Amino acid sequence: MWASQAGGAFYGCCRSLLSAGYISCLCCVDPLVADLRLKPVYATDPALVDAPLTDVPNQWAPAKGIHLYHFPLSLDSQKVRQGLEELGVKWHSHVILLPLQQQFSPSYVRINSRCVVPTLVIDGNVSTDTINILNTLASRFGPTNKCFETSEEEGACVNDWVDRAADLFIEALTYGEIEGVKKPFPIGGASQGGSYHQKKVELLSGLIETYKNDPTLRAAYEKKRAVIEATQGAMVTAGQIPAIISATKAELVELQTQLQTGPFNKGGWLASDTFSLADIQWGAVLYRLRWLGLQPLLWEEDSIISAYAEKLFARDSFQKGVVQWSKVGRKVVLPAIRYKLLKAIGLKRDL
Ligand SMILES: N[C@@H](CCC(=O)N[C@@H](CS)C(=O)NCC(=O)O)C(=O)O
Repeated sequence: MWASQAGGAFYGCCRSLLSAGYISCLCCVDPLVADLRLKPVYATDPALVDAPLTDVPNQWAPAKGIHLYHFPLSLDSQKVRQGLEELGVKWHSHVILLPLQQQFSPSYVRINSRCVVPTLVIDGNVSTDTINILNTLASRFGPTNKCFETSEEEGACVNDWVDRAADLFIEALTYGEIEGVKKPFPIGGASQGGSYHQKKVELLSGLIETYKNDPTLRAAYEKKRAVIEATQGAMVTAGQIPAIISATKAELVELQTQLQTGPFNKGGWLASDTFSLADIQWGAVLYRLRWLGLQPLLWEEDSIISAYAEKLFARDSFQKGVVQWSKVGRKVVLPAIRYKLLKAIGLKRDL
């Protein structure tokens, strides 16, 4: 379709593809790859997903205290856990085991209809969406702890770099097959040819049938299936993964320029003199890309990006919120075995 467009019309269409996340820059539009998805559904299709919730009362959520529903290895959970550590907020942990598909369990979906982690609950009020959760936490606990305080001028730059990180299609890079890259456990093997997402589509189709008389659950499962289908399509379409890698690389070139010309080079951080929400976003992203074995494809080992990554990873809040939760055996495998045993003897029931 794009090959037949010409001149201004072609450029105009490409502009809309650019803003919708299907392509990453206008100068290198190859008509054959122009309709590939390069950003996550959450960043490009607000109509497909439920809007972020901020402090919304929910009868199914714990009525007292600060609770985080999260998964140890989830990128977005890592970001929120680090945010909580930075703010010095004490929280109750509720691990949602994504490999066991607990994000689809009715009791969780009634709290977060997006069927994703993380979810924050404060005294029975629910907040969803990672960027929104972090903003909510920062405005609620930041001022008393003198944390995440940036000047008005820096604020726009911080928001820009928050969005740039959230727009990266990390799910595709995590589960898509990348030539020459062997993914770490437990990702390696789970991703073959889009089968991980295909299984979710099948599970959700079953849940839609099971809960066809419950309008809330049914709507949540239908929306989630549409999101997963869009994501899976992006992963199995020929040429998709190389295009996503190129788009990610282009963003990392921008990151490098910002690090060289911005506050980092004067002893500060990515977008401000003091540590900000942009650094929370990029710490988890760079850690994930390195863990996936993608650093050699995306940035030079001996570069300002690596220097920035080392500074981020050394931060106490990163060690507590990200690294300590990344111990796969203790944090994922053992809880999964425990859950399966309890289920086998009838002490747990779900899905
Ligand atoms: N950024 C969105 C999406 C979060 C997201 O995709 N979370 C992933 C983990 S990082 C998840 O729960 N995946 C499970 C699934 O999609 O089934 C949000 O914060 O609501």
